[in-house]
Amino acid sequence: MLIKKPEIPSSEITPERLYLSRREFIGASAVALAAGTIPAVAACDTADGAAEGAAAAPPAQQRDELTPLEDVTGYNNFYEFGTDKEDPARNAPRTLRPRPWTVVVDGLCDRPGRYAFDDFVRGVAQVDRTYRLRCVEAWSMVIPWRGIPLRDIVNRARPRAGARFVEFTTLHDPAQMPGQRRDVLDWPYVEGLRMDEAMHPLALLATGLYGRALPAQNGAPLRLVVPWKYGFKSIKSIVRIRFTDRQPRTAWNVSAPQEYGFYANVNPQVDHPRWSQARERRIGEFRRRPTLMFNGYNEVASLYSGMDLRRNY
Ligand SMILES: Nc1nc2c(c(=O)[nH]1)N[C@H]1C(S)=C(S)[C@@H](COP(=O)(O)O)O[C@H]1N2
Ligand SMILES: [Mo]
Repeated sequence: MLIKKPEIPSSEITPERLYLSRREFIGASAVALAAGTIPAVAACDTADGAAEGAAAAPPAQQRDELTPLEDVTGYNNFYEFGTDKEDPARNAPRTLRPRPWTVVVDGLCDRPGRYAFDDFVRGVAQVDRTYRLRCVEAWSMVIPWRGIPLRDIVNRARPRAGARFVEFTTLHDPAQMPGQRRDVLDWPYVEGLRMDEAMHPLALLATGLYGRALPAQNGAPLRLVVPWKYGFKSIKSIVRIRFTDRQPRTAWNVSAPQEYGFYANVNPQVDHPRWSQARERRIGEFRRRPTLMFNGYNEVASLYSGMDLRRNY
């Protein structure tokens, strides 16, 4: 397997105090920048500064501002708690118990494990990453996550040569997730990545946002964030990570294969059968903005060289 060197500059680390609120974030950055206490790249540590360095970011992306905490935690897709955007914030904190939490790592690997949450994250360096999140429904946000690089978890498990995919599974417990009593999807929610996608330095297992522990509605205590793919790939409240030689049967792909492919890379040129993907509404803005290929994360393009992205949507 070809493993690329990580290209994440240490300047991605944004001090926690900058997360206090959007207003304070912008204010604090401006003050620190004016005082010369932080490099310019840190002030631009939004969706671009994180992975590409601000200098490499196309001009359009430098306008990205953090989506306010109220929207990040109040407008959600988490069908285990209802299908309206307000349902997860209202329902998830009531019934989801993020502790104690067990994460199973198994399948084709030499070091499988059954971890209590604290043991799962122990010994792996936490990182702060601000990423754009582009939902397949054509809205988007900019979210400051904290978490652990997925590749560190993959490496710790020592996947065998035959492991070509990683499968992720959400908790299946209708007592904690009452939406699972209705068959909106074939529960539990399952997602998956090809091994080289999982090893990409941008792929993150988030444990927090805005400098605090992950709220229930955002997928506590552990959720995937794959910023170059549509939001549904970023599976929440993970209890199992499995290495496999077969492409996982992912929940949305099983439910509507002609609408939701396995790859689900953000692609303005490939429309959803029922709507255009060319533009998106950034939550908090009125005018729609153009959607960028791979959600603007062009450093992942080489993962798909030679693939027909119309067919592998
Ligand atoms: N288990 C689970 N994970 C999920 C979903 C879900 O319904 N169930 N919704 C997905 C979709 S469609 C999106 S856009 C993102 C939304 O993440 P957010 O609410 O933290 O913004 O979560 C994804 N992960
Ligand atoms: Mo979504």
